[in-house]
Amino acid sequence: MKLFASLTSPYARKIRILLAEKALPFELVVDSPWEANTRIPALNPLGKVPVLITDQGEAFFDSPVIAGYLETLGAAPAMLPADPLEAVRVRQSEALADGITDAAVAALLESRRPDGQKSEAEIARQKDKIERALAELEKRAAGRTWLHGEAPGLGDVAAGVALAYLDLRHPDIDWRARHAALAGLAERRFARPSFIDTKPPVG
Ligand SMILES: N[C@@H](CCC(=O)N[C@@H](CS)C(=O)NCC(=O)O)C(=O)O
Repeated sequence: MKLFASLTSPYARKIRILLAEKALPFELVVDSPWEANTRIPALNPLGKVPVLITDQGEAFFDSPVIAGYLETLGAAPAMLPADPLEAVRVRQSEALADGITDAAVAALLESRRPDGQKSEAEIARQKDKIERALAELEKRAAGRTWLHGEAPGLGDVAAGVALAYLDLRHPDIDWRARHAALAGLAERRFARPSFIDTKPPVG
């Protein structure tokens, strides 16, 4: 397998963590879709990373689809429960976490627009999404070690990545102070070698 990814993409980080947790061998091809000579649009019409190319040469994107594909390989640990409805619930937590990342990216891009062009209202709108989604994830995490079941799964990995991305890009959002269960979950995820080894090389 080949994973086309940028080292700073949180969505790609989610997949790199899943691959590491499952000890699945893969080749990491570093490619940024923002660079002129990128190969990503030829692999993914949407021009986004991550893209996974299977050993059979099939391309899968975006990250929830790649996560689903990795489950089909049967490598332990399973990141989705066997029960289909429970699996949908885990994927709902993944979508919430990915949505936090989406809003955090949107707020960052907006804040980087030149003065006079950037909209503080739009930044606030994106941050409201983050707050609502954090509150929902906190509800799901309260009183538990992991979001679902007895072992960490796809929702926990996605949540860890989203929370780490907030720390990196929006350190002003003091989510730990208001979301104790997520703070505990993050601490457990951040200690994993798969998280440590995929830290983005930017400040
Ligand atoms: N929903 C997608 C989001 C992927 C995404 O937005 N990736 C960013 C990098 S963090 C990207 O490639 N952006 C390039 C672009 O938007 O043109 C996923 O989960 O894979």
